[in-house]
Amino acid sequence: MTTPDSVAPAVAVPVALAIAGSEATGGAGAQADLKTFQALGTFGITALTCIVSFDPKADWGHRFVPVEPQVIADQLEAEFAAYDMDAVKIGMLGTPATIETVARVLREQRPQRLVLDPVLICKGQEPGAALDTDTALKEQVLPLAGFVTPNHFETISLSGLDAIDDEDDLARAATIIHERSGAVVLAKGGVRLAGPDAVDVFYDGTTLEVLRTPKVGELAVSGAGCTLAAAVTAELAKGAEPLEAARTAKDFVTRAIQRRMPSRAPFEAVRQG
Ligand code: PXL
Repeated sequence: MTTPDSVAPAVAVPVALAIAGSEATGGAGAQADLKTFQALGTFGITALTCIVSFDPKADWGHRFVPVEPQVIADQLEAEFAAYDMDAVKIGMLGTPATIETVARVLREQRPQRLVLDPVLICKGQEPGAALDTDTALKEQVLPLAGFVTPNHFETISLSGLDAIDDEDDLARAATIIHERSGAVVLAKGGVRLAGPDAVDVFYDGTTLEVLRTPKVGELAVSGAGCTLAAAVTAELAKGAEPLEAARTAKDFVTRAIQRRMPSRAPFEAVRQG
């Protein structure tokens, strides 16, 4: 394609891809990822893995519809053909079949800077339903990830600890997850640990750093975890080192929680800057 001389040439910016589910009300999932990618100056794209629609008639339970594996593969084919990916984030995959498809593409494409937000269950979902997905994620996707961002529940699951009650437990769990996976770990305590601060622990095998900000409130906010991991992904896409990316992401999500959006759903929603 030719462009007239008067038209400025296209300018490339870092590309960040989220392989994630749609959460229709826009607090979490691919919607949070795209808003975060945009706010942080990357070109954000998504491959949708599933569609989640909360059900206001049934206590806002999750209605979950997976996207056909072939349709997920088609999206990824288009995306990897169109761009060099600067960083990729994995959000909610949701089923073993989806995990299989995504893991196959990742093994073929080998994207640099792969951030795994190991979404096992969403707020309000039943833990039991997710066991086969949990196992598939640990076996097939975790080994490919360079950076992993488990929340409190996921940190317990990935580390095998019985409970995580304080900062020391969180640090021990982050160390175990790093040793098992080789990935840089940002374990999120969020509002789940008692105390005045929202505490997350970064560990890359050498540096252990506790990231802390005063809690904005005691209630979880929808999309905080997605936004933190998406912000890490955007910063890595722009060339930041992992620790710097984690610090910037923590700051970004704190501001998004402060400016949160009220909702009639059970959780208020983060609002990116
Ligand atoms: O917050 C985790 C999450 C991620 N992705 C999707 C979700 C949720 C929680 O609701 O729906 C699509």
